[in-house]
Amino acid sequence: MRESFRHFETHKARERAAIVTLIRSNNEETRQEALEHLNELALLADTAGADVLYRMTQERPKPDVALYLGKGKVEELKQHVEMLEIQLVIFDDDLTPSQARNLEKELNVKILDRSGIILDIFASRARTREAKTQIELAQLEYLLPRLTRAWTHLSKQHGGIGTKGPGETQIETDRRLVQTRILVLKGKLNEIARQHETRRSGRGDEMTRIALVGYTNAGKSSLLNTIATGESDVFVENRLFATLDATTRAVVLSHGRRTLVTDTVGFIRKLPARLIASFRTTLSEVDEADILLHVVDVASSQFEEQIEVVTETLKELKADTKPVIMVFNKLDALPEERKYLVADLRARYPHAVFISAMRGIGIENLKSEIEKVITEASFELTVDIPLAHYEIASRLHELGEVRERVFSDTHVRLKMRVHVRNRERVERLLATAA
Ligand SMILES: Nc1nc2c(ncn2[C@@H]2O[C@H](COP(=O)(O)OP(=O)(O)OP(=O)(O)O)[C@@H](O)[C@H]2O)c(=O)[nH]1
Ligand SMILES: [Mg+2]
Repeated sequence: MRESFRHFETHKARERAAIVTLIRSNNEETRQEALEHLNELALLADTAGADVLYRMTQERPKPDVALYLGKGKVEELKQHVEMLEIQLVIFDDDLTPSQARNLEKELNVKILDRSGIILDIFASRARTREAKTQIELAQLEYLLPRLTRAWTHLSKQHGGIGTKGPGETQIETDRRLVQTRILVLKGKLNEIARQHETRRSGRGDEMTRIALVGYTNAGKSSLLNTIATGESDVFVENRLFATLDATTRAVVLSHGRRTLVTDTVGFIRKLPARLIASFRTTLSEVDEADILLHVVDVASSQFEEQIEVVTETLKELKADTKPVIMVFNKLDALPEERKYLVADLRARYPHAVFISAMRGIGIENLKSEIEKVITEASFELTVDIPLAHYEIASRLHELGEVRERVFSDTHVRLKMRVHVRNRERVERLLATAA
């Protein structure tokens, strides 16, 4: 990832961009929020390799059906585009395919929306076969309704951001070909998912699985690097979507209890629904986790909204019933006048932990909170297994944490701790010896 990123930085000329959004009402709060979102869009543009030279806002309750902006505003934008030699205009809201086409015609530059730019970043960062397949699928699904002569013509003419991925040949081909390709990719993903399952089954069932989730740039990868000592580092970067592929590391808690912690792709507001859908396989890590650590950048002025976005996304992924530990990160960067937040948040979130992944503050606290949640989600079990059925004892080792083992002439007595998710398997196993 690092290597290709260097390639990305040095071998590709940065594009000149403008960013645009609407302010939907004449109200200070709405204005502030729109401007924050525009800042985030600027960060996305920067991550994708564009320099933002011009920002435009228009106050209007809803987008113009044909042009998103009002006619006069489009004219004004056009003047700036020409004057500043802008090559790319990015809109914070998702445009309809016809708005995108009309704007392209009016401004004669490449037009992208938030989804388009996120897809582009994902495409340039995907490394594994799975991630690449998922992105290609999402890109084609995004492209399909936009696949007209005007669009392909322009994308060929301009190249660069927003035109990577499916490749020129696909873009030129007709919709039926794209649809066929979509089916092929879906088949591939199913195949990859099946392989994952077989590889996973029967391994590490005795260990608690923990998934790191959170808004992009919250510090999930940094936290994994801090708690999983002794192994090679996970990629950390002060840009959006540094992580695309799930990475799993063993993390040892106190008393030597081993857990598996997985780093996942970050969420963002208005993450295209089809992108979430296509990441379902990667996010199956979240699905299989026993506990979620929701990492929050508490130093961000937007952290409340970010928590909401993550909570909503988890709901969409149907992972909102799992135990969640709220991990408020970047405590070191929280300015003095906002320190009162800590007490507030502690009251609002009973399992909240405050840490700095970078400085290693609060890590022991986090670990003991994890222990606490694990204990709540598991039960003690003492069983006597006839030595004639010793294979059952070894199977039990794979399903729980054996704390004590005492042999008698005829039996072995196991004292163990079992996660509730393995309860049925343990019961079935014991029934075979009865
Ligand atoms: N000040 C401060 N910065 C931090 C802390 N933890 C992480 N960061 C910085 O925040 C940025 C993002 O960190 P990452 O660990 O890559 O964040 P992430 O959540 O994995 O981000 P994505 O993979 O993009 O979703 C990096 O520049 C980190 O150095 C912290 O405790 N304090
Ligand atoms: Mg990361």
